[in-house]
Amino acid sequence: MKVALLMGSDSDLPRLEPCIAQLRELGIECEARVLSAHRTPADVIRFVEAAPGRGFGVILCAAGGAAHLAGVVTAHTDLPVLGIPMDNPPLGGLDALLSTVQMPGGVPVGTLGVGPGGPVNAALLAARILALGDAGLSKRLAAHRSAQTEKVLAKDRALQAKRG
Ligand code: RP5
Repeated sequence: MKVALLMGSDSDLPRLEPCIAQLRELGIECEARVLSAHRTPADVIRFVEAAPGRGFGVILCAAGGAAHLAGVVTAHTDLPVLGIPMDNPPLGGLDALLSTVQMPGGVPVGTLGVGPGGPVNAALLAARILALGDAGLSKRLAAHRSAQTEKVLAKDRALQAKRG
C-alpha cells in the first residue's frame, strides 16, 4: 500500500524531504501533496475520500501554526492519520503541536514530535502500520533497525578507540 503525505504549504516541503526519503528507502510509494485545511478545504476532502480506492494505507498530515489538517483529514476517513506539527515561527511549533495532539475523543490523530525527528518518525510509523500486512516490508524494517543499531555501535567503538 501507498502513503499519502499532505502538507499545508510548500514552505513545509524542505523539512519533509527526510520523511519522503525514508519512505522511499523502505520501498514505500509516497504521494506528496500541498493541500491545506484552510486554503483548499474542498480539495483536501476530495483527496481523502478517494484515498482508500487509490491504494493508500496511511495518511500523513504536516502543518504548522493553527494546524487543522490532520484533524480535518481524520474526520473524513477511517484510514490511520498521523499528524506532523511543523516548527514555524513565531511559536516554534508549540501551536501546531497543541492543535494536532488535542483531538476530541472519537477523532484519532497519532501525533509525531516537533523538529527533525517528527517527519522521519512519521515515515517509520507509517511503515510499521503497513508492515502488519506486508511481510517484505516487515523484513526491510527489521534490517533498517539493525543498521541503525550497528551505526551507533560503530560510533561507540570509534569513541572507545580514540580514548584508549
Ligand atoms: C500552515 O501554515 C502550513 O502548513 C505552514 O506550515 C504554515 C505557513 O504557510 P505559508 O504561509 O508558508 O504558506 O498552514
